[in-house]
Amino acid sequence: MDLLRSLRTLAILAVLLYVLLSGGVFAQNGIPGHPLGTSTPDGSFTPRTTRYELTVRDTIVNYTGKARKAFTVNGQMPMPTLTFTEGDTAEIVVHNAMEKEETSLHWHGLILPYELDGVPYLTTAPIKAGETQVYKFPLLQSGTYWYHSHTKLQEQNGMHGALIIHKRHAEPMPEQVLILSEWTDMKPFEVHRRLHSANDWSAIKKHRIRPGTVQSYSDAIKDGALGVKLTNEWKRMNAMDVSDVYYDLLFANGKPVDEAPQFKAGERVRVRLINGGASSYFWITYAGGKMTVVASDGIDVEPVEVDRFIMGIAETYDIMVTIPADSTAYELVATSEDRVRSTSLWLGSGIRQLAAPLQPLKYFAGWR
Ligand SMILES: [Cu+2]
Repeated sequence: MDLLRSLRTLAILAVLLYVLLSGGVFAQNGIPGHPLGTSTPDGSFTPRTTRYELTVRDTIVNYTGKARKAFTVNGQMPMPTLTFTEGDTAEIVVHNAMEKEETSLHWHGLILPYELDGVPYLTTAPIKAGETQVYKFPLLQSGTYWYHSHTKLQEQNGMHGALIIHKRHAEPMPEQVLILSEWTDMKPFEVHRRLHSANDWSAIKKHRIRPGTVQSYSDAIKDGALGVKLTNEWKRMNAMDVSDVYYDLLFANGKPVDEAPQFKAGERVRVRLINGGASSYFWITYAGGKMTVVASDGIDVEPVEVDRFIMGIAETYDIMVTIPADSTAYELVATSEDRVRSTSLWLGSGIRQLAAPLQPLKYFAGWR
């Protein structure tokens, strides 16, 4: 019995040793049973290596009249959209050109060797100031993904970007990336601190921007719900409780309003939506008719036609929309769940067709 047990222990150790020593194999060859670098059955696919050079710098931005620190990659905020084809190899060279700060890049939703996952001090070494790191991995998936810094709260101040992997034999079609995010003049760590202290600062700011979007005493009295409001106060429930942070701006591709005028009447456009925000859920609405959701977090889904849908933080959705008429730009709107602010992308060019704004939540009737 003892002999058997030690033999079994030896076998387990041998397997563990093999796994440890062959860890790097996956980086070059992909997942066993999923051959990469080979052609598809019709033989028409030649895999390539797609290389990107990314340089991280810190910078000063001014969106509201106040100069604030932010991060750029190749001078851009959000980071540049990285586009690949399934089966290709991604080779991403990341230079940290900052003077003092370290950084990292995490490839959100990608299947890759753990040591390239980009979570500093857990799977990957941080990229120290002045250092360069190379990420090389096979692309086993297709779909809409994104990448972001995984160091401190750099992601909130610009370090988020789209990562698109096209299917191998996809017909080229009109498409558009829309990465959503928020901007606050407050330092992200201060936002974090205030979330712990749960004060009413954000609620007061939100009430000033759009009355009715927080629970106020005057609204409570008007709705005959003073008792509910008082009970909430007694329970130390904050005045918002849908989203707890006040933001100065919401961004569509890094701008308060973005435009995609190249689309023509009758075109079906695939919009690749990414919620790159730090704490906001977004409602998506469109002025040009119904939206058809065709993919979620990079995976194709049974198409669903919707009037609106909500996106959680870090989620991605692909939707198909139609441009109904010429000489018109149709508004695709992302509204924060608390309905305080929105940001838009205009599809097409011409007279602007607005989407109907979402009404404030009925706080004392179950937040509908
Ligand atoms: Cu992520």
